[in-house]
Amino acid sequence: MFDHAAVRCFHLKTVLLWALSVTVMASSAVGEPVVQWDYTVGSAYDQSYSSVSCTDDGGVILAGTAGTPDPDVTSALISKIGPQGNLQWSVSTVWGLSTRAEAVRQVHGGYLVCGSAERPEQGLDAFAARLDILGRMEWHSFLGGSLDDEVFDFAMTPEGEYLLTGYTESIGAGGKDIWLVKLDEAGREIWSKTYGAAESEVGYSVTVAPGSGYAVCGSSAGNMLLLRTDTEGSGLWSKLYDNGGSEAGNSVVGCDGGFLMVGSTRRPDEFQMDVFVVKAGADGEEDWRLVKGGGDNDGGRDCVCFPDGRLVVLANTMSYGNGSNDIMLISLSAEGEDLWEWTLGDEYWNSASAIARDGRMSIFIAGKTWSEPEQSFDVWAIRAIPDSAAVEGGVVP
Ligand SMILES: [Ca+2]
Ligand SMILES: [Ca+2]
Ligand SMILES: [Ca+2]
Repeated sequence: MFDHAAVRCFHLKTVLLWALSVTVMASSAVGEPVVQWDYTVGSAYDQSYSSVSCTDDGGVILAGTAGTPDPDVTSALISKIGPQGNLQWSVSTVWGLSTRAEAVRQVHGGYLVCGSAERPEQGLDAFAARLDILGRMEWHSFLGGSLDDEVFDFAMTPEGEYLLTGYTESIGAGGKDIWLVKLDEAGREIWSKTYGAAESEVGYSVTVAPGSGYAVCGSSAGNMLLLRTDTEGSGLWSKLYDNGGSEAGNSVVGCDGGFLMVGSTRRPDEFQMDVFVVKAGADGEEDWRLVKGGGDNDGGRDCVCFPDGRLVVLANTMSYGNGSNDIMLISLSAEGEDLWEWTLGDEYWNSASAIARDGRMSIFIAGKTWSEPEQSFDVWAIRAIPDSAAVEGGVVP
């Protein structure tokens, strides 16, 4: 059962002009997370982070979306935060009516960011862009046809290429089809593949598979899907994970020689969603699954897998926590046993989209938090140690 009574956290908010600084005060029992820093900033317009990735300097690179004075226009937002939670730079770019960044990673000599933008006569198109180490735009390219096409995630191949996944309506077998595009280091398309049937298939997450080739996690006709391809994008196999209702997979990571997938499930006779976690072997055969949630909406977003086999699942919850929506972390053993759960948030809407871990003990969370004074969402980035037992004398390793 969910032990949220053990979690005590609140926010101290300080309004400084129209920038907002939030300090998270969390008191954690042994074995529970400790927040090291959090960063938030806002304006009169909604802002959110949808992706976080660790960088060589011990900080993070984040990407998301920021509103503008024109209610029809949003911009892609990319922020570099240093090891101590200090903002180093932040850039926002508009390439269409609704420009959104969905994924960002450090690449050789800079950063690659992907997302989508609404363009004249093109519906939504995906974009890929490369920034240098100081956040200056080096190149960008659009991908897609006359209907909607979006990219939600990308992976770096061992050869230094970029592998993007999302969906395309412009080509394929009808409706939305899973879309996998490989770009070279300069952003030129190497190949593009679609996977699907007449129904709706979407890729939300991609990773390099153990051995060789790639794995895409997403949704197919109301099931969580794992699609395995070779390095040329030819489909090797796909598996559906059904929980008796409507399921989708939001994230896949390589884990213990296989795959850990996180998403959500909604039973056909209920409106509420639950967190849905599936651990599968290298062949996609299911090792175990976990369904978690209360009487309101809860959904899994992302996950990290530690070298010792422990897993941390990032979820959003309306069932537990301090009110409205909160961020929830679920720590699991390699066998899927529930070690602890932890919620983070205040009485307003707080939610997260992505989690990353560094090579040591830290996890980083990307999301948004409601600012009551500004009546808009602020970006929210958090660094935490997932297990306070690892923090000796309060000193971060
Ligand atoms: Ca398009
Ligand atoms: Ca389709
Ligand atoms: Ca809340």
